[in-house]
Amino acid sequence: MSKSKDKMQSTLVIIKPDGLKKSLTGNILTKLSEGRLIIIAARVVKVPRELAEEHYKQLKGKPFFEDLILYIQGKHHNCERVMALVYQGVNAIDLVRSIAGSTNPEEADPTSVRGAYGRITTKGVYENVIHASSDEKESEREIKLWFRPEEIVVPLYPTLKVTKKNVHVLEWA
Ligand code: 3AN
Repeated sequence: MSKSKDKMQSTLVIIKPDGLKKSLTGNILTKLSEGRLIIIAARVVKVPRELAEEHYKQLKGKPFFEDLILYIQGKHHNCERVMALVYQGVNAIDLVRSIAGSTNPEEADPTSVRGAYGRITTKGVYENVIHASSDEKESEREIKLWFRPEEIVVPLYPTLKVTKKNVHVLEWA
């Protein structure tokens, strides 16, 4: 039976360059499938610096910010790609956060993605393999940042129809 606080949600997941470099993509997707959510968008992205900085803008000024940008861009792993996905389902945000585990991989539940596969480098960088949106405001901001409306198989947020060189495209409103 559904509980009153149950909510249909969408959330952004990013499998970071260490996950791809270590061939963990399949293992991570299998773990995420325990949540019985559906994937409504997926793409492999070479992350431009501007996208990395916008994604992590709340952390600008932290001592680890520069390393975080280089990490998500794959500069630490010689692997300049990530896999971005949107998962949808009941309470998807908390569900994916719990499968992902705590931010600090050493404190994360050992059966979570970060607990099983993450590490802290000798330089102190958290290589925690996966990103997962923290709340509804962030998931909307992040999904709109990483995906265009046509790349998501269901309508999520309001869009605008614009015409560029006689071609009709959708943009987030
Ligand atoms: P989460 O990804 O769990 O929501 P945030 O948003 O606080 O955590 O941090 C974003 C990313 O910044 C983390 N995934 C991790 O890679 C890195 N990070 C966060 N805190 C630290 C820290 N104290 N030292 C090094 N890296 C950190």
